[in-house]
Amino acid sequence: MKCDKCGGKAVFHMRHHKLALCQADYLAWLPQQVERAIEKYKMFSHQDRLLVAVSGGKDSLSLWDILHKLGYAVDGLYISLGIDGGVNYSAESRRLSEQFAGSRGLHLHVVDVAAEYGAGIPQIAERAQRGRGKACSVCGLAKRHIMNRVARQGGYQVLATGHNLDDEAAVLFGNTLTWAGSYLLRQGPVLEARDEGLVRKVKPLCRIYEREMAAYAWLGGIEYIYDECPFAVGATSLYYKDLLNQLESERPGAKLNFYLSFLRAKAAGLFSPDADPDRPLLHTCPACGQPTTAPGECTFCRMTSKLQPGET
Ligand code: Q46
Ligand code: ZN
Repeated sequence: MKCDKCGGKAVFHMRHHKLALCQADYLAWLPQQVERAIEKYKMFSHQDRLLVAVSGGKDSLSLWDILHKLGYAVDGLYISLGIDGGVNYSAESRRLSEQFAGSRGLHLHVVDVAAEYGAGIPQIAERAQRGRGKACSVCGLAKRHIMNRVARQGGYQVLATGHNLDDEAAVLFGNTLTWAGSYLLRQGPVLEARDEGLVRKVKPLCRIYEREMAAYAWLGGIEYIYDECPFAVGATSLYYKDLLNQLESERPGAKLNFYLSFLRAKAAGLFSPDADPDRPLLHTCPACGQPTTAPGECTFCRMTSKLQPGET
């Protein structure tokens, strides 16, 4: 197969775009697609300081690589969750994130949850929920809290995450199955900042297939952690991704169409933000100063207040 741009040997074929590209053209093409999404959804400008949350995986490290290549001022944030799972997931993902930053002379903030708050995510989850093992909900809460804190303290205007099209389509699919109105309202490439102290959040990879991100990392020589977090096993989102992949294999482009049609419907007023009965009023947590949905200490502070930093 030939590259549609230069006629050389194509190494990657995208059925949904009816496009085959060689290595050099693919590595140039993908950042352009990301730049288009940044502009289309008015995510940020070259004047903004960006913080990208990296996990050591292909999406977030490639996003950092792309934003840096596009000339944005972008630092990284790695949150060490204290997750072991046989492969020592946290240690390896941290090593790869630090290696990536070091090799490009980029600045990486590291927050070690166990060192700073007294226990890693699995232990916090166990204590908070008496062994019911909802590590992911505790983890999600902790990551949102820490990302927002570091972004505010560091004076970053924008927080970027590496969610790709497959992630977004799976979330959208789940929310659609239950018509989860207020989640649908908040889902999108940009979550605006709020005066109460929430930093603007963006997802520059929201139109890029997971497969395209894997190809970018691979062809671009980005070393990343292949293993999934051990807590991801059996997650409903993986089941939804499987279903959407079946759909995609029969109808190339179906996933992208599903997500983009949703964004268009929303832009056309299908959902009105004013109609959201659950839009939370935000208060300020007296302990950490971050926004919270209920008066008094925020969930994160309550969850971590009895822990001793350094204890595991
Ligand atoms: S890191 Fe955390 Fe994920 Fe692991 S514990 Fe669950 S939420 S699966 S993105
Ligand atoms: Zn080419």
